[in-house]
Amino acid sequence: MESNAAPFSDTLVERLANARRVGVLTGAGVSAESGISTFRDAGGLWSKFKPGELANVEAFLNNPDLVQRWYQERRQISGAAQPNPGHYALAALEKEIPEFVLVTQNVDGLHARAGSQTIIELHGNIERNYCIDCLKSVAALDEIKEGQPAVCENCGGFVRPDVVWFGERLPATLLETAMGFATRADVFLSVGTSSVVYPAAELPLIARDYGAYVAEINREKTEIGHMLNETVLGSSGIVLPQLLEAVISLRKS
Ligand code: BJW
Ligand code: ZN
Repeated sequence: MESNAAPFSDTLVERLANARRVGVLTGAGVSAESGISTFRDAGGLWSKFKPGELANVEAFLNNPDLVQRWYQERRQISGAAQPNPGHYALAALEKEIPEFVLVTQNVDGLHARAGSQTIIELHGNIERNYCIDCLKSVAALDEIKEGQPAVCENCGGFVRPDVVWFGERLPATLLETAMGFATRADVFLSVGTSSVVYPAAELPLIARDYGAYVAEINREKTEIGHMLNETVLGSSGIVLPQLLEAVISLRKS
């Protein structure tokens, strides 16, 4: 029988327990156990569309109400969802580390709801909307009917979610802060992301180049896994609480 040994190395636990600066990058996998579909795993709610088909400005301009309804549905799902043990473990780990930055690609706001303090939302947040013409921010949208896109009260322009689509620049200051921290981190964790979307996927590689101990936590090894120190296979909602507990008990011993 398999032993119930931890899925991560002693080195990772020791490095975390002694780290001054820890950076974490999260992706959709971290919210999967809260019932939020990932982008690229099979069987998602919108799996008939590839992420690139809806998450770009051309798709929005060609079919604004379809894209608005996609976001409206996701907003309802994430609003009703609760953070899971993975989100809570990251919020608790932050309290153990002198300098901790959580960089997320997720737009669902669950890290903040779990109590994480220093969060960089690289791809925006679906709770916010703005007008593509006058850029005015727009509060919560009503139900969007087919063929009737939501428009700005001020100027009639289409309303879009405040997220980063393919081909759009990430918020420059946020990206610079995240990259800067990656260069200084002692340990960097990449959790629940397929690591195929750039520039976010560069962060663990930058951290590695600058000498951090870098581990990914995922249900499967990703494309960049071979360039990191360690791949921890498992669900983030299980692995992250185990890792937190291991760090705390090593500190006590
Ligand atoms: C679990 C689990 C569990 C499941 N536990 N794990 C360099 C090379 C090639 C291409 C490019 C490049 N640089 C830029 C590009 C182009 C492009 C890009 O990266 N393309 C590639 C896909 C080829 N990047 C961009 O366009 C970016 N912009 C840019 O670079 O601008 C430059 C510019 C310069 C000058 C002028 C103008 C522009 C923007 C990227 C924006 C991405 N946007 C989206 C949508 C956000 C809004 C929304 O949510 O709708 O972001 S796309 C989508 O992918 C979303 C996600 O944040 C992102 C990443 O997905 P993520 O989180 O990794 O999810 P999945 O589903 O892919 O993976 C889940 C993982 O979890 C899996 O591995 C599972 O195994 C795992 N898992 N359950 C642990 N319980
Ligand atoms: Zn407007």
